[in-house]
Amino acid sequence: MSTAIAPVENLSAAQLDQLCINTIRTLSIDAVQQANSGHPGTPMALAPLVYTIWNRVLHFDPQDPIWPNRDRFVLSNGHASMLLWSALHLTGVQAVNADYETLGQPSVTLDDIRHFRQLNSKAPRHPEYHWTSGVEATTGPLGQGVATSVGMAIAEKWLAHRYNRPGFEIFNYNMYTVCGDGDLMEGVASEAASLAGHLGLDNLCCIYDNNHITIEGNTRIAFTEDVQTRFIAYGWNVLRVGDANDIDRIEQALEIFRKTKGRPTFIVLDSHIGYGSPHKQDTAAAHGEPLGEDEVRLVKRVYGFPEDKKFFVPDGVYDHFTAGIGKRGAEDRRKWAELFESYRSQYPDLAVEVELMQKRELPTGWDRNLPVFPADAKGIAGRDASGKVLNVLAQNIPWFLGGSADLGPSNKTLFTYPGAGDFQADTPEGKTLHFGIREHAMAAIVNGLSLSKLRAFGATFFIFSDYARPAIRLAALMELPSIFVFTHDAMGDGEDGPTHQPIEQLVSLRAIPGLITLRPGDANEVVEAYRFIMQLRHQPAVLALSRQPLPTLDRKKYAPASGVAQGAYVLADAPGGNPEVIIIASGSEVSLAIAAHETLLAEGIRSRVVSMPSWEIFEHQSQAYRDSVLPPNVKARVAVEQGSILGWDRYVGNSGRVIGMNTFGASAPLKELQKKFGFEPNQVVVAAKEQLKNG
Ligand SMILES: Cc1ncc(C[n+]2csc(CCOP(=O)(O)OP(=O)(O)O)c2C)c(N)n1
Ligand SMILES: [Mg+2]
Repeated sequence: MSTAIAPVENLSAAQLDQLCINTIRTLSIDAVQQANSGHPGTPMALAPLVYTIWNRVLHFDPQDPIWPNRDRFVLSNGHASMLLWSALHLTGVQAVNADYETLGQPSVTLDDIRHFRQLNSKAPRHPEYHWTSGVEATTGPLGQGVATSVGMAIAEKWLAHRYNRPGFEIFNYNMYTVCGDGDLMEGVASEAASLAGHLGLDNLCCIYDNNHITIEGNTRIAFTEDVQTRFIAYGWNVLRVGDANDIDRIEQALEIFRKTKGRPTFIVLDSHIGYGSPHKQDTAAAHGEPLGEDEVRLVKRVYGFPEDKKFFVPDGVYDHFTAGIGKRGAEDRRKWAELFESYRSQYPDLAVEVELMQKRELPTGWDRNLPVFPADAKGIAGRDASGKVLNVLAQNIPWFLGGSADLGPSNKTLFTYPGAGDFQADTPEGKTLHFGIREHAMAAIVNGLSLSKLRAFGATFFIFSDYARPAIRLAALMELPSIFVFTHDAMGDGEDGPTHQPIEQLVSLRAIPGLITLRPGDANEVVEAYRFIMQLRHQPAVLALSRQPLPTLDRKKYAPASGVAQGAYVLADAPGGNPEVIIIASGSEVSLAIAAHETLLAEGIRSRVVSMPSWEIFEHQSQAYRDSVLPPNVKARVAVEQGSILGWDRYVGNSGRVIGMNTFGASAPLKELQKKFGFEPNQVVVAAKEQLKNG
């Protein structure tokens, strides 16, 4: 038996809506079945929601998916990616390249959907930002989408306040974020939701797919709290739509969201996973397995779709999306472009800022007045130098902002210049963000700010980079220039003891593909590190900064700190070059290496010190440059770094020596720790001599 669909001209408006919804459902089901793996159940349940948001509500022009004032849609339950691929395909979203140009090609073709989860398909397993145009944030690790959306909502508030002028609402977009039980079990979403409530982000709407099902079965096994009440307590406006198929009710709830001021909106949407499947609806089996060919036929029968057709888009469906989101979005964008043109003539400087930002470019003069630190044996802490640099950069780059997870005074990340201000609900122009003690959400929020084209940083102690790591990883995966400022980078906080002393953090961050880590050796290296980081457009960066003062090296005697831009450079050398032993160091160990070097020189040993703040940057230099810094024929090498020794053999070779950490630290004054763990000039000298002897 096969169902025929009535000709489009015979369909009522409601039937046409239903046809579109069922097309989203069947495309999703067919793609999962074809791939023989995936998640059909949630797309089946949430197709009406996605249809309503996209075709009735979203101010988004499929012809230009990066138009700055578009509404943003984030699918935090990224396992239901087929919802997004269906929406992007059916609405005809266009592809955009890395230079922000539209290509005149669809972002997701029907063929991509046929090749769901296959190599090179634009319909990969999870939504991936920068791989598929129209994806606003990479999601899949549950909770991240919710937290990232909070960052995007903060960004809108900041942008609106800076750039809107009477009669010129340049920014007034909304965030629509869909999430599931899994997202709301995750701490990161709770952290972010708490902050969103505090900040009263009324441009943020979270729709919760309340289906009581996760992988292991019914949520009664692990998740029985009253989620609605929790969100009320966070300060959100909470609404409920009792039937996920009731698109008019959904539309009404979204309208209430748009009218609600001073609070974010949380819509509980009661749904049935696998809706329409006679044998799998409301079961965990519908979550992550294909329905099976027989069940697919039954489901299509329920939806009134032909059972034998696959990847079927009935007549009238594309047109209906064109008449809905297509028409509305084109009109929105046209009006905005007109508005922006007259804005440009009235506020040329602000218009330039908006445009530069969109391309991740920096304003002219962004690096003026960066400090130069004079040689000083007593020196200055990395964090203090960083604080000075941050305050200069924030004044030069209007859209550079950030903050700490309650450690601002300690991280030295507070903006203290007149007029900087705090970002709060009633002061959305503020440049200092207060994330509260929520490192994980902080990092995801920084990603949301970066996705919104602001330059943003988050800060905490280096040890707590672990609490932020999943979002740092996503920044790298999304190719976002998020900045993470981590202070107390080693044992400099002595008495704080092993709970606070980073060991494996550096190497574990160095292991994240695409992430730039930098551990500067003195104040001028801090300046150069920021100079490098600020010019990154598609890579995140982590700064590991000292708590304690580090001697400011005499750059007339030693090489200039601009070598930081090469990742590693010859800081001090044997007279005339041609070293017999090389000491490689980063951060607080650079001055230690210099002290050892001076002793060795005095004893007639031809040593070289290589300052290596960044492995990743160094790895990007030419072989010739790398060989000039670390000549292959010089085998006597010592690396010194207050962190895990893991990985340093890459630079010292099999026979080299690494003075680093094999264990956790200890609670004691720094001097005693340096002695206990071998971070003293004399011990470096001994190691260098041993190296020479063994060589
Ligand atoms: C951080 C994280 N942990 C675990 C997973 C694996 N995972 C993917 S979906 C899922 C269940 C999600 O349940 P829910 O959000 O209710 O989605 P539904 O099945 O209702 O679509 C899990 C545990 C993940 N993607 N991310
Ligand atoms: Mg669920």
